[in-house]
Amino acid sequence: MIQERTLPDFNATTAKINKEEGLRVYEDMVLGRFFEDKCAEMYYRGKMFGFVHLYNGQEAVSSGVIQAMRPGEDFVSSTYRDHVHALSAGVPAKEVMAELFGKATGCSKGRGGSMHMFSAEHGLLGGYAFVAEGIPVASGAAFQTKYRREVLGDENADQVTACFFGDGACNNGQFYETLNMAALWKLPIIFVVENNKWAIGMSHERATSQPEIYKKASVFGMPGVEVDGMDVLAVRSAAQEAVSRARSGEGPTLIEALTYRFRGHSLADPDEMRSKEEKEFWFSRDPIKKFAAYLIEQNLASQEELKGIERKIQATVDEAVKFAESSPEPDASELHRFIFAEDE
Ligand SMILES: Cc1ncc(C[n+]2csc(CCOP(=O)(O)OP(=O)(O)O)c2C)c(N)n1
Ligand SMILES: [Mg+2]
Repeated sequence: MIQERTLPDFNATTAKINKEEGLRVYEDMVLGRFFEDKCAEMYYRGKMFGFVHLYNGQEAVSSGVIQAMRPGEDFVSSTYRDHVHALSAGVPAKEVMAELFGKATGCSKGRGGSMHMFSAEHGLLGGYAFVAEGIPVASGAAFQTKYRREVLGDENADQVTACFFGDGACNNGQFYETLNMAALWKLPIIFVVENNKWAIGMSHERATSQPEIYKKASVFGMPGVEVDGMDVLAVRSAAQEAVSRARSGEGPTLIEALTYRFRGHSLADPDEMRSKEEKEFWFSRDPIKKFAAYLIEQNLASQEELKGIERKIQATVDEAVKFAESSPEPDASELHRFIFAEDE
């Protein structure tokens, strides 16, 4: 039998979500899943190049955290597994798909590709290909918010930054150095570790001396929370608390979401390291199926309503592909653009 870490208890009935928000969160999760499935299809058809890392299975983390923030106003930083964080942050699916296709209409103007989604308009600070690279960048964004508010007296500077990274990133020095500064300066940031048990083919237990990552927060005097990352309401409730702490000047929180990726590390990974037994354990905890069952059980939605959302999202994703396919490639004359800042 595989040894799985005991997931923290969470009483879903105490989580408050109304119909409108419940459907919004469900739609966001379905968008993440359908988008990634379409992305795999397009990758295997040769429509995109380079490494592509999908987010299937982890949707409750992106939707639970970002939908508890103010998408578009707050900041989000991601890793190379960034498509779904971009979608939750409000970047239109067609711009994310066009970026994957390397088109000029992509959110990074076709220059970034899968691992470098960016949108100033949506507060998306970027996907980052180096492990842990986004942690100091996100903290810089949180620092400027605090600086504008406290030093420059800008009362509108109350943005919160959510910084997403994996279990593997927590063995990197930038994690420790930045958590220290963030706690010291009480920065308005939430560090969200998506512990999916693996860093490519390296199992988390083999790579780290203390596998319970949330406990690492305590050495910085920072709250550390462990949450079932397959339960969107549990993630959302932990995020709401962390957001309100950050917004009210009480400083950062480390949230460790226990989750699992349903596909290989990237679309080039044959996924032979993980046991069938382990995969089945986690497939049975599919966060989207779990939340759909909850919405129906609580009379927040009917099967028909959920099906309607799925149809609408499928159409959005299909549209995104059409948009990406029919968009132009960046013009060769613009090869040197977007390297240095330009005058307005
Ligand atoms: C600094 C650095 N070292 C190594 C790599 C190669 N690499 C790419 S992804 C990865 C695993 C990271 O795993 P984790 O942080 O758990 O994220 P996950 O892929 O599970 O989402 C590694 C080692 C890299 N991109 N950057
Ligand atoms: Mg991992």
